[in-house]
Amino acid sequence: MRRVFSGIQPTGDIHIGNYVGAIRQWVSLADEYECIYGVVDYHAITVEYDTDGLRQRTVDTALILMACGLDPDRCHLMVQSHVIEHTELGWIFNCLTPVGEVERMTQFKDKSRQHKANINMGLMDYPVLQAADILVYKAGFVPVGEDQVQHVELSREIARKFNARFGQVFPEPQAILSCAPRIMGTEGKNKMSKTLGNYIGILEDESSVWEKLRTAVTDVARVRRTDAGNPEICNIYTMHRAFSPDQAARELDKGCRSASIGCIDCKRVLFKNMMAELTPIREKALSLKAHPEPVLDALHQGAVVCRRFAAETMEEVRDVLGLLKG
Ligand code: AQP
Repeated sequence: MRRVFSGIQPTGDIHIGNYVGAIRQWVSLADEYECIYGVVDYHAITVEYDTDGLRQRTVDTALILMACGLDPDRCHLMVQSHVIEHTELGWIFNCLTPVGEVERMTQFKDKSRQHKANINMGLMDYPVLQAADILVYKAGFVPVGEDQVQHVELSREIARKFNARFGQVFPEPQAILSCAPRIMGTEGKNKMSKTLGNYIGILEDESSVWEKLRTAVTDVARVRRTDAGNPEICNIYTMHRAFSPDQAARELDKGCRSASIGCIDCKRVLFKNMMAELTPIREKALSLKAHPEPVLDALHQGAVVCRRFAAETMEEVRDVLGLLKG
């Protein structure tokens, strides 16, 4: 069965960008592929973080994935640091990746601006470790948001380079994008992000979600209620595409362009549709938080299976590299 890998960092509250850009398709892909989903904690330590909270954030992240519908009987849920082969393969890939390739990555440039006091090697090496996360399982497909497409492209180049030098070992993985691959933050300027604080968390209560939606930036050129809007540049409309039925989204598109509907009405419809999807997730997450045993079991089981997959790949890799068997 063809494999899928994707990961999420335990860096904070999971938001609707993570959900519609990545997690929702993780759930549906589990029907067709052998899927491995990782809480990628080694990526999370590339920026300043609170050590006391990391363990809990790791469990909470896995717990939310399960609340979103990831069923550990239909996919493998794991923690990156539980499978040491990720970092081992990352080192090997380091020796194949030109420094210039990683320096030009958009996320590295953005994060270097955000974390000026701590531009460490790990931050720069992030996409190389990500290539190892994917390729240690020989995954051919990577469901991600648009911001990660450049990294998946680098993974393809690394796989190509490795195969050309050492023989065919890895597939060239492809990104799979959702219908809403880039949700902007509520301020309308940056990508919605856990660490920028411009997000709508998927576990937030109704009043907090509504307050964020109510004040969220729309098409800035639409100043008066009677001005026609442009849904193509409106983040609220992007969210409609993710949360509202197609027919309703088409009607809202028309209503916005003809100014027959105002932004606040459009936001009310979105709020209703968004909460219809998020409320059961929130309830499930609260119940798992009260009884987290199934989450811990899933992570344990995921580590056992993933270690086996990763060990098989690494045996082959060490062999073609010419390393002495221990
Ligand atoms: N705004 C977004 N729109 C669509 N997809 C998104 N993703 C992230 N933000 C958006 C996708 O979610 C998956 C998990 O993301 P991540 O945890 O690996 O890290 P990230 O991309 O850096 O996400 P954040 O929320 O911005 O985290 P921080 O603030 O910690 O850097 C990925 O598939 C990502 O594309």
